[in-house]
Amino acid sequence: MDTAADITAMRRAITLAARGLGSTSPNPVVGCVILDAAGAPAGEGFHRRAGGPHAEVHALREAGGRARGGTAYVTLEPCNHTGRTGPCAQALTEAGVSRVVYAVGDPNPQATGGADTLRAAGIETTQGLLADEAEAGNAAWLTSVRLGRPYVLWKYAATLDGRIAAADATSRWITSPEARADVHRLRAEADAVIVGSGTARTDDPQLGVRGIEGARQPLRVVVDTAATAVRPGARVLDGTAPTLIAVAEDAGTAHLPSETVLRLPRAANGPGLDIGALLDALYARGIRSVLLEGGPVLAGAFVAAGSVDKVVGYLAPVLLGAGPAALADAGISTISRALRLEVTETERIGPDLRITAVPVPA
Ligand code: AOF
Ligand code: ZN
Repeated sequence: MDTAADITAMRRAITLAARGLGSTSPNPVVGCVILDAAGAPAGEGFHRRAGGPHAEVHALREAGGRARGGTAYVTLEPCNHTGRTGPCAQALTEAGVSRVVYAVGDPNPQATGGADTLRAAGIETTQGLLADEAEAGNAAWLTSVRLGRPYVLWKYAATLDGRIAAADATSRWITSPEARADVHRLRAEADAVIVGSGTARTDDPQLGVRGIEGARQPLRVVVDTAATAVRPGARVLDGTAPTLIAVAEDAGTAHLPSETVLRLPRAANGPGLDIGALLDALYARGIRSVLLEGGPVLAGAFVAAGSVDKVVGYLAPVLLGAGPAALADAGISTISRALRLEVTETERIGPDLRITAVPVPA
């Protein structure tokens, strides 16, 4: 039976884990809280960066001798392997904790097995406390490990009638400064930001994180199949962050810096590049989460490929009545094939509304 103290401790661990968002990739975000034998807080910690100490190690250090006979609450199953750091299952055992409560099992084949090791050492070990919350907090990493491709969050900003620009293509600014600042937070949490050729051509976006102190700049990716949208002098080539221009194998790229060119096969059906190949290439470069920022044609290709894991829509209380929709053709022609989503969050952002939703499993 989980007590109120168990729930409080795990919720704190989940809150701590979130502090690592944007700086732990390709590793997970993990939080850990240790209560002593009397149930008083003894130590806590979270994973700060890949290669650094795991959350459990930070918490054990803080708890010192008070870990003995206590309980450790961890958002992810303690690891069982010697990787860049030693196995946490062993560290917890040596510290003498008598109980380990973790939220989500570790799907990483190299690290899994910690729970069995703890049980074999005689430590009472349970899985599942606040699993849904912990899973949501680590969605990008868990999804990328399970699927072997980066987690994809598609973000768009539109009018209340779902349009991203007026009929004459003017679009600045539909959503508020508050909503635009919120997008920088999403960028800061992503390993890569992706846009298509239409967006590159019309907006010349810089795609950097602005206004967030200490934020890491994500990789900038432009899907420019024909290699005609990104011209010399484009803001994505300003050198402030790494950039890849994904182009078709036969595209002429003499005008682009060679280190930015990523050649990919074309989609088997449809006009652009093979989205699966793009995600594979990014995964091979260590990218575990991407923020897909538009435009509608590229977003349609991602939806058609079944490669959108989460949708964040910013809706402004504005009507246009004409102009392009947030999502172009996604290969859906009849209502029975619509991509159904479940809303996981709604929030007012300044005058706008932010809706977060995830696909309902088929
Ligand atoms: C973390 N931080 O707090 C926990 C992790 O790259 P390594 O050797 O540090 O090992 C990373 C793996 O360890 C990771 O993929 C996950 O399976 C497990 N647990 N990792 O980075 C942590 N607890
Ligand atoms: Zn570990």
